[in-house]
This record gives sequence, structure tokens and C-alpha cells, in this order.
Amino acid sequence: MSSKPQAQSYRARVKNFSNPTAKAILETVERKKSNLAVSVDVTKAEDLLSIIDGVGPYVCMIKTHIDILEDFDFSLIERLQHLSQKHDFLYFEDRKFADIGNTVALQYSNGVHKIASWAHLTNAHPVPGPSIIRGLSSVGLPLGRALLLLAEMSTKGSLAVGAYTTDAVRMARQHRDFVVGFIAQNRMEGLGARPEDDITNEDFLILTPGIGLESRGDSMGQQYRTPREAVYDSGCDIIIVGRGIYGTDPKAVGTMAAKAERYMAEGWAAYLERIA
Ligand code: S5P
Repeated sequence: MSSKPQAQSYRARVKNFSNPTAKAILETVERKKSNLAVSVDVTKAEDLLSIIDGVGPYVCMIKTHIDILEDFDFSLIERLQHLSQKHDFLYFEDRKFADIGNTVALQYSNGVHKIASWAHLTNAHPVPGPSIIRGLSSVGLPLGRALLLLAEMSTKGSLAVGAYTTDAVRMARQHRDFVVGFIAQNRMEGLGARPEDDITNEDFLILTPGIGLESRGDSMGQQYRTPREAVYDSGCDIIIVGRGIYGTDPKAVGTMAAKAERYMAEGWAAYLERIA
């Protein structure tokens, strides 16, 4: 008889997934004792590289918005891959796909960014229905990649609530080989399960943005909570921290590393408390 995923260790949950990226995420979290993903939303490639190099020791994952860069060139990808090997973390390209299957498959594999060729993980809005998963998985699954659905958002007034969230979980349940979890604010265990759904061994990774220790929000609708509120109170697995770590000065890498270490410690302590 197995306990609920949120009461299990990251290591014990590796077996709950068939997807190689999901397994690699859990193994990395366990190896580095870090459930911290740093979101690096900067516009210059050199800043991106130096921030990643600074916070790399403290993260299981780096989240990018590769289309924000003003000076993107595909040779950057090799330098990003070098950093992920040096510091042992995975890449999550926060692309938030939201179109028909055929279009998202092209956006994922082609264009200047060729996301599927380097990003272990990406995400999609469930708004178009299951065809978006089929489109993305036709590209990503053969490469061993994985997808998260945005089931909830951190912003004030988000429309991703109620039946929308429930339906996102149901969509994921039908595609567990490729959809390994959610961007969400809560652990939505068994949400909307029907009697015919076998959810005995169901496990999804919950990655949660909107994390800050020093602020409760920004002027554009973002809302923050602490690592403990996310991991212990709400049962989320990985905390995503952006400006709380890289702040406003992209050159202050030493300060960022210290902040990353603090978020890592708080996230890990909340996890240990949760599984205790
Ligand atoms: O609901 C969401 C989903 C995402 S992926 N709310 C979010 O803030 N995000 C992303 O997380 C957002 O695109 C940004 O890259 C990051 C949060 O950044 P921060 O600086 O507010 O921590």
C-alpha cells in the first residue's frame, strides 16, 4: 500500500513515472537536495549565462524565456548545455504554447529557437484541448522530453480556476507518458477523477511560480508566497523563483547566489517537514 505522492520522498517517486525527463527531475532534486528552479528573465545572453553560472550550484532546474533575449544566436545553446552539465540541472523553457496541434509542433521543433532540441521540459495552456498535447508530444516524446500543463496561474484574476483546472488535470491523465505535471498553486491530487479512472498510482509534479520571501506581489498582478506556503501548506514539489533571486541588477551575481542558497534551504526544509 503506497502513501500519497506528497508524503513520499522525491527518490521514492521516480518509479511513479515512465517519462525519462520526469525521472531525471526527481533524481536531480534528490541528488542536489534542491527543489528550487530559478527563472532567469533577462534580455542579454551574457547576463543569462553569468546568472545561471552563479545560481547553478543551488538549483535542480533553470527556467528560461528564450524569446526575451535580444541577442539570441543558436550558438548560445551549446554554452547553456555546458552550464547544465557543469552544475547538474535541467532546462525548462517556459514557452506556454497555446495553439492548434500542427502549429505548436512547428513552434516547438523549428524557428530560431528549436526548443525541443535543448529544453528538457516545456509547458502549454490547456485551452485548445487535448490536440495541443498530441501536437507537442509528436515532437517531444521521441526525444524523451516532457510537458507541463498550466492548470492554475499565480496572477490576480486568473481564469484558470474551477472547471478549467479540473479539465486540465483530466487532460493530463489521458497523456501521462508526456504530461508529467502542472504549473499550479496547489497539489490537485485526484482532482475530477471519475470512477473509471484508475488513480491509485497517479503522480504529477507540481511546479509553482509566484514565490518570494521579501514581497507579496508586483505592480502587474503577480502574487507571491513563501517556499513553505507552497511546499508544506499547498504540497507543491518545485518552487520557481525569478526576481526574488536575480533582483534588479543582472550584474550582482554574488548576491544572487546567496539568495538562491537561501531559497534552496527554505524549499528543502519545507519538503522535509512535509514528508516527516
Ligand atoms: O502562473 C504563472 C506561471 C508562470 S510559468 N505565473 C508565473 O509567474 N509564471 C512565470 O514564472 C513567469 O512567466 C515568470 O517567468 C516567473 C515568475 O517570475 P518572478 O520574477 O515573478 O518570480
